[in-house]
Amino acid sequence: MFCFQCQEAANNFACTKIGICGKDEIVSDLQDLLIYSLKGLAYVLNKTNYFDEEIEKFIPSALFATITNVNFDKDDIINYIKKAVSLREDIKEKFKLKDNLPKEASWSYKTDKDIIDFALSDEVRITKEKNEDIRSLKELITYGLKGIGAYYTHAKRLGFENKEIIKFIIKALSNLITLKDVNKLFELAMETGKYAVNVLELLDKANTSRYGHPEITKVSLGVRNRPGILISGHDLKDLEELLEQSKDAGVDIYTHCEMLPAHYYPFFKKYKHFAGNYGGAWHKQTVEFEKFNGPIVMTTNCLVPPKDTYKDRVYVTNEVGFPGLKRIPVKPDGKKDFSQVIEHAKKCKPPMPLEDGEIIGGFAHNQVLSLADKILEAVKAGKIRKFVVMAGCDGRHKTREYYTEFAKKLPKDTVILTCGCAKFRFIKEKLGDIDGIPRVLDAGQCNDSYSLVRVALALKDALNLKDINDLPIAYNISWYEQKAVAVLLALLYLGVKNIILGPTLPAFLSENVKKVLAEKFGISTITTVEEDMKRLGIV
Ligand code: FSO
Ligand code: SF4
Repeated sequence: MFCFQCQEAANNFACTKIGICGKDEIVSDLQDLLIYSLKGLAYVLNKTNYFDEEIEKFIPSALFATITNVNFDKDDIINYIKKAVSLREDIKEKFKLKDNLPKEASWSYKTDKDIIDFALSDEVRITKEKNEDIRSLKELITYGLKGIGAYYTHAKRLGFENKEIIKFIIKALSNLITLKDVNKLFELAMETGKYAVNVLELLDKANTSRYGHPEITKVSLGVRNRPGILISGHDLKDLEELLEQSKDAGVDIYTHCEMLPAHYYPFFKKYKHFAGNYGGAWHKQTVEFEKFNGPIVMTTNCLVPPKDTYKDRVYVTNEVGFPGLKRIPVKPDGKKDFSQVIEHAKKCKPPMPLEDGEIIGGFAHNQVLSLADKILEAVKAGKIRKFVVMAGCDGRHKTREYYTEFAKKLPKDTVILTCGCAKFRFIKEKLGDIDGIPRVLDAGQCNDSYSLVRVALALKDALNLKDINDLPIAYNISWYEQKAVAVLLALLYLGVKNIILGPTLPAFLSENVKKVLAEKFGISTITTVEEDMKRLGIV
């Protein structure tokens, strides 16, 4: 195996024997073969201009399944591979495509063993590309596409679509087979950023059309005395169905990690049994899930390989997979059937309390813009001197303590704009407010970084500035998995400069690609809290 797609790649180089995330060699290599097969499928789609609803759903979902902490089950990945090959063969048959096809579009298998053997071969491995810069740019694009695929999948489940985004994914995947030119690959990376913006916008539209605009909300961190179900990940549709099916069952529903922002949406407030948020960021789940006592539903990443002590209480759905975990059944009308989870909960003890109090959030674009006058007044009066975007992801590494320290040491005339699970490093700190405006404004999930961009653009207009980089905003962003890569490419496409990205720069960026990103966009990584505050013009 050779995987360096996330921030926790071993020694900031690559996982080569077993993933730090817990992914084993076979699953890792099968995921590479899935990407390889998707390129082959994209190649024949590109050649024939064929497109249908099945393709529109399958490609983003398959990309999603290869994101860090989503699917650890080799059988699931094998099924995705078989589907990619079968769709590809159908199209070849339909259009009588036979000759001069690249291996990605022509490899075949007879048994599952053939699939595994091919996955383990050098042909499929990322390191097959010997030129480090080409490899780096190709992987940057691939990871951006994985992120776009994940966000598209969420939007599509809510009935929102933009076929141009999938057509771009197809074009890009197909070009990844043939492109060898560094400049062209760089252009393709920037174009990936453009479609990342489009997909973030689409998902924002999907979420807000269905659930209303997030509004300022206090979320309880304590527990009630009935049994509970904990729901984690990003899929709001699953939460909706779970809340509806459990409303008279005598159990409470709690959010975990990236599901926390669901509390900010008006739609979910009508459910009296929607109790609050339990715990912190994803990597703490091995402790927190144990204490929760009730069943846990993982709708997306980040799943950590479960401990035997609570494994029988973890359920998966959508692209998530782990050997031995129970899958939520899907009813003929496409809705999930949560009855087994609800019955399971009824037999469990209530959750053990972890903490008390509440946190405040819901500062997505609509809410912030409704406070725009107040915010602008504070900016013009010098009471808010700087906004600091501290968005992105959390992770296990000790180096991420930097972000707590950074947030705590920020001068009192600064406001943090956050979203994603990065916020758990500081959202529970008492950082106070400026004339009633909290010093930490949480927009929501990682995809709500789109909200932060909307806020920045609105501020730029209100302050009569020409360029987004003239704003009093600094970016100190933490990343972990490939959705964050899509968000980063979106920010670069929008022209945001001087982002500090940490706790390390991606292992998949070659020295030359890092150099270009530094020269063109001013990207750098963290140093010390004091030094970075100076660099960002905060002190
Ligand atoms: Fe975090 Fe995991 Fe939302 Fe990610 S829970 S790390 S960028 O999946 O998607 O912020
Ligand atoms: Fe390693 Fe990250 Fe890949 Fe997991 S996803 S194998 S931790 S680089």
